[in-house]
Amino acid sequence: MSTPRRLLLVNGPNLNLLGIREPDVYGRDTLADVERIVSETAARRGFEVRAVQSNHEGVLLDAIHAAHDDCAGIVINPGGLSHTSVVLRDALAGVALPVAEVHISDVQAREPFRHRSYIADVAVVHVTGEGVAGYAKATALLLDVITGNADA
Ligand code: CA2
Repeated sequence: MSTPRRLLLVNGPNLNLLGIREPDVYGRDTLADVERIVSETAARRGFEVRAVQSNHEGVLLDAIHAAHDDCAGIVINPGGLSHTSVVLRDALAGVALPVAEVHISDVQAREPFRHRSYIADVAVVHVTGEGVAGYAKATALLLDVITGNADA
């Protein structure tokens, strides 16, 4: 079967508040802006994006499982679940798709409990602390991995 020309974009709990609360930490771009930025980046490479944001872990797991059937990779900001969730990590490992982990803020410069990510070692791309622009970078790097771009 040929590689699907589709990515799954996953945003975890509370990221629906982007642009609405804590602009000093997370900036003024909204979740809709994030989804547009990722879609535009992917479209330039001939890929479409299916976006999911949920405050419910099971919804995220279901979306990740479904991606196994029709997506070539996953761009994910797991939010606070990065630091707590073995089940999210297991879901990502289970579908065996290339994963790009994004964090808007510089988690290493924040509280110690944010320094550990359960997702990090199942991801092939990591972009942290570059604001919402980091989603575009992560998408481009993930597409390099998927398409075998020699510059990756
Ligand atoms: O920096 C990131 O992208 C984080 O994944 C964001 C998470 C946080 O728990 C991680 O440590 C780092 C929090 C997402 C909550 O997003 C909000 C956005 C606006 C206002 C309030 C929360």
